[in-house]
Amino acid sequence: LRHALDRGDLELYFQPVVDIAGDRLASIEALIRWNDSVLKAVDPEQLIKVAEETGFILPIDKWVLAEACVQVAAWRTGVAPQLQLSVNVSNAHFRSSDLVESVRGVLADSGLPAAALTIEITENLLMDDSVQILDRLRELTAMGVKLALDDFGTGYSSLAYLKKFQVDTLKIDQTFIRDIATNDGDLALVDAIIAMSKSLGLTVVVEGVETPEQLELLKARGCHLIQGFHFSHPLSVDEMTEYLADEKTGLN
Ligand code: G
Ligand code: MN
Repeated sequence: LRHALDRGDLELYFQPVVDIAGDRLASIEALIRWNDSVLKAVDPEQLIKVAEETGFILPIDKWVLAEACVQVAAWRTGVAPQLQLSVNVSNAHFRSSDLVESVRGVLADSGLPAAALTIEITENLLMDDSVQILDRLRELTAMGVKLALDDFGTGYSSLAYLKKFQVDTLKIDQTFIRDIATNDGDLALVDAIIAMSKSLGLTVVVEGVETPEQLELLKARGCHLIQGFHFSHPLSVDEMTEYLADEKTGLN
């Protein structure tokens, strides 16, 4: 991993989030991929886990944020002027004192407007209820950056923090979606999250949608923002450039 970082072997992929109501691309999420000559394609979950354990998550996170902003700013000046970006920011990155300045710097350097960026955090970040973390979240919001709670429902889903800072989006974790067609319990939980989000004015994104059956069920429940293999796997920069060009042609 150390060599991969030095050699620039890590690669950024982007996965579409599709708005099925408007039949258009809503945003894209930046995802890291590592294709090593010996290890081959490293499982992304494993990659993040090892990076967290070894402390490499911090330089990786900074690289992903900077690189993704530069790439999306470039797409916005060309093929997709309204493109919105989501980036996963690790807890370790959030605990570093220069997080807010580093986000500000990355936006300034890339030219990406703050309003085009959503930062994804997990519920676990909020568990220690630290004043510093809440301040950083508020500063990002004040800057115009949006916040999404990723993997929602799998961590410490305290509802109290939904009031403490301004979260825009809940991303329902794919573990709730996998068996949604056969498991009434999962469906009931998804229903509850949707109902809660509606009354709190939060946007809901459903992750890990793989089949038409799952899509139909979610559609019937008023879920419009869908991410998952059903629409698209994460795409390389070249593939995403093509996707955006096709989307543009499709809309015209
Ligand atoms: O933690 P987070 O939700 O950011 O992780 C997203 C991960 O889920 C990525 O590694 C992405 O490749 C993966 N992913 C995206 N869509 C699907 C899907 O439809 N099914 C499964 N199993 N994984 C998905
Ligand atoms: Mn995510």
